[in-house]
Amino acid sequence: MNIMNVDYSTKIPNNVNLAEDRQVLKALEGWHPGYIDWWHDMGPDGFQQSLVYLRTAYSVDPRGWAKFDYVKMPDYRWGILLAPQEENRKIPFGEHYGEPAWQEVPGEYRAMLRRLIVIQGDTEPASVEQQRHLGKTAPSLYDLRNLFQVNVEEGRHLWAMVYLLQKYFGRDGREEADELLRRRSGDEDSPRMLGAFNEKTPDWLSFFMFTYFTDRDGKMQLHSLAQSGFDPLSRTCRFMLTEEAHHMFVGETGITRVVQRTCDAMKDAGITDPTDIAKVRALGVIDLPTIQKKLNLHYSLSLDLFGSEVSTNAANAFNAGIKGRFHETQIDDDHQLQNATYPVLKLIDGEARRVDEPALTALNMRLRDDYSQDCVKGMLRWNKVISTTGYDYKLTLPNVAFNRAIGEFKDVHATPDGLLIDDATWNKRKGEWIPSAEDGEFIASLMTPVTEPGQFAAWISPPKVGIDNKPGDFEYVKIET
Ligand code: BYC
Repeated sequence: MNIMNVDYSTKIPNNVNLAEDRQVLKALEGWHPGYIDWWHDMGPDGFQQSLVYLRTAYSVDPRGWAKFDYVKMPDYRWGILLAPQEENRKIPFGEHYGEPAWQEVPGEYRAMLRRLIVIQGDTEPASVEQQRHLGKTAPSLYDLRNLFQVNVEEGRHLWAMVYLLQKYFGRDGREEADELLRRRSGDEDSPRMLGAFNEKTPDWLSFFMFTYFTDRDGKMQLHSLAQSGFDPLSRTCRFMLTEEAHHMFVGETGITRVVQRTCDAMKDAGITDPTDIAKVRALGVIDLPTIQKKLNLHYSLSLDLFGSEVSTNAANAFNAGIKGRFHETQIDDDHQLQNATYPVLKLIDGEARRVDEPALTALNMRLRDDYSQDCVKGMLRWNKVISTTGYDYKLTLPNVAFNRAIGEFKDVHATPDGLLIDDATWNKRKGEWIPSAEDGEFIASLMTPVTEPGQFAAWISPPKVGIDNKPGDFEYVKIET
């Protein structure tokens, strides 16, 4: 079969020749009903009978891989798509640097690989669960459609990891695949594996922040796994990254539109002080300081997803050739990090200071630094909107010591500027830095659904262009109840 095109003749669309891989096809078909049950129980609440204008991958050719059409979400063709195999690909880092990439799981690294695939897989359904209720309060049909696009593709990413588990990990892979459908975001007894995926996504501003900051962790982690010496994982992640870009676009443009609307409303009302929260809120838009608080929360939760700054797990995965660095092949060094060091942020005498550590154990820190740099880009755009409208206010990323639950700063409290403070001060002042219950209630009060084509809630601007170049009044979702 042609790897570029996807075979839609089996129940599970794929470009991995499932039709001739009977055992794996059977395992996946056996898993399918449980997945559909999970989608009905934990996927978008309502709208399952609505027609949604979604893109579906029909090819893995970067020049044209998706087609758009109306689909009912439960009928979405969740497929298994791997980027084309690179001929003679070599392991690009670690002890096995320069050896041919593995097409099968190397026995000695089986447990490590399985763990990373399971962690990656666990985040995908978790995000769908977190976003389950948002459809009910969508600010427009355009946004509703974007939410569902993100949801079905996270579902597909789960399929991608389940395929790897079922094809390459035998019985324990099948058990892990079942567990992925059993855990639930925020569940007391059986939560999702990583912290940020057990938090609530209560409103659309949180959704945009999540898709900007947490999906961007996904981007960094997928880039690192795309370097893997285990070729099927590399190829899977490479294609997932193609879809991931849209998720971050939803976040970045979503926040831009919220900021734009707030600034426009303030200007129209003649408000000169953007920190006059009561006055701004009275206009029915979200004030910039509250946007900053949401940003503080989601950025700090996402930083936790990189694990500890100094990590032997990360060093072992790199040495083994399983998980590389962001843009590994473009880095000019020995790709083994035998004598290299990397400056790691540590808490010394009550201050955050950079200290050189062996680069191998500092890989989480390095990836996190790459991530922070990537996060700044969107912020420059949001700040441009603010300054262009004539306001003197800047959104900023909080210090890495702020609000952390994992790593070097998990046992201390810090202000967004990185000043260490005691428990009492934190408890007294945290409402200034992360959204308070009252902020949540205010945002919730704005979350009334808008379902007329071409109409938008008053707290968000319309997008500059439509999806698939559709006109402004396009009916992205034909709502059926
Ligand atoms: N929460 O050596 P350490 C995405 C655990 S997002 C809870 O510091 P390591 C997406 C850790 O498991 C990307 N536990 O860290 C986005 C370990 O436990 P065990 C998802 C945590 O292993 C939006 C212990 O602490 N993909 O795709 O170097 C929507 C010590 O660990 C957390 C991946 O993450 C936490 N935050 O690094 C949809 C890639 N952090 O094993 C999707 C795969 C650490 O000792 N995962 N722990 O019991 C990895 O590469 C690594 O496992 C981690 C942690 C980066 C997560």
